[in-house]
Amino acid sequence: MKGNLFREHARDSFVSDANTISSPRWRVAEIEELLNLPFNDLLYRAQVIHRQHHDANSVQLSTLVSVKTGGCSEDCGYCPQAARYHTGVENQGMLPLEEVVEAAAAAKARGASRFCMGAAWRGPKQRDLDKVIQMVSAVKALGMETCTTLGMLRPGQAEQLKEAGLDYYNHNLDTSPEFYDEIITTRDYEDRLGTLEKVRNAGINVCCGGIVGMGESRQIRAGLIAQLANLDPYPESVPINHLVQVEGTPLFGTDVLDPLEFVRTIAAARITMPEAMVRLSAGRKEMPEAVQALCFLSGANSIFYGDKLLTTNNPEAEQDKVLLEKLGLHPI
Ligand code: SAM
Ligand code: DTB
Ligand code: SF4
Repeated sequence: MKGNLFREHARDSFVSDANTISSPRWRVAEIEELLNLPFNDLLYRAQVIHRQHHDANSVQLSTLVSVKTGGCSEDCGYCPQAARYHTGVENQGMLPLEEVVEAAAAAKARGASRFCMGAAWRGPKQRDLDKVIQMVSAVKALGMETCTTLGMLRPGQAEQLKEAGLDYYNHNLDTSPEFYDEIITTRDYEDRLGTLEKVRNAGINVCCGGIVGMGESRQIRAGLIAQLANLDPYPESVPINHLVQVEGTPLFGTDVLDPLEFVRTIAAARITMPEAMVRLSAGRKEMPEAVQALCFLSGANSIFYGDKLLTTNNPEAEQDKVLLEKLGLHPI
């Protein structure tokens, strides 16, 4: 079954020094071959690998909260929180500590195991980081796993977060290097790899994924998966977001991706990163249940759980409980 689609000791050109290669790597063309497989063959391959490495009927639940919203200096073409786009998102300064702890306790009571705190920054200033550190410690004290997504980190910041009890840091590559400049110009791919290296070196688990449905080709999606799978080691957590189109952002009005292409991307992530938790992330609100079920069948084993992502809507928690029950999926 392995055939020529399995890893070879080769890699594509764009892997930075931040990402030194020491083990077999995936070539973009190999991942494209996976994505080009007949749908049933691709899903079968993903299922076999999924079942070898995970309980096929369990799903990890993470709840997100935006601890600082809107007014961001960056120009990410998908993002409703960029100050330069007019999306109707209201700017909100740092949430008070008590509110964050309350939200985390509620998430825990609903069954979430991880609490992820996001901020609309290019990167945190020291006084911002001090406040986030208090949040991380307090959420950790509730007995939850902690995650933050705060943008680019400067030297020493990851260590401070680790010290506070941070379990995961989310920082996405978003797309392939070739397509990246069409989506973001205010920070480059190398900046992102640099932050990921700082997170890894501080001993924090890496949560890193991307967005599909931004008008990219299958080859571009293969390029994103190759970048993620070639991180050494690959991320512990891989969020695959479907673009949530928000009016006012440059990507609003992009041709909508065939849902089966999204499912294929999940399957490729599972096959190339067998041990990772692959998260079916943004975009579930707009996704029929049958498509979500295909994503779970393809190896997704984590979701964002709770009525809101950062600024956009997620399925209601109650509705998700019904879906998980219908599918016989149990939370971990
Ligand atoms: N500002 C920080 C940063 O950019 O790293 C942290 C928050 S940022 C909103 C986290 C991630 O959310 C982005 O990297 C992107 O992958 C995802 N995201 C943002 N807007 C999105 C949208 N409209 N649809 C899907 N994913 C989105
Ligand atoms: C990730 O990969 N997806 C989440 C989380 N990491 C921070 C964010 C999705 C944001 C969707 C748009 C919004 O709600 O603002
Ligand atoms: Fe800012 Fe993050 Fe949105 Fe980019 S994705 S505009 S960095 S909040």
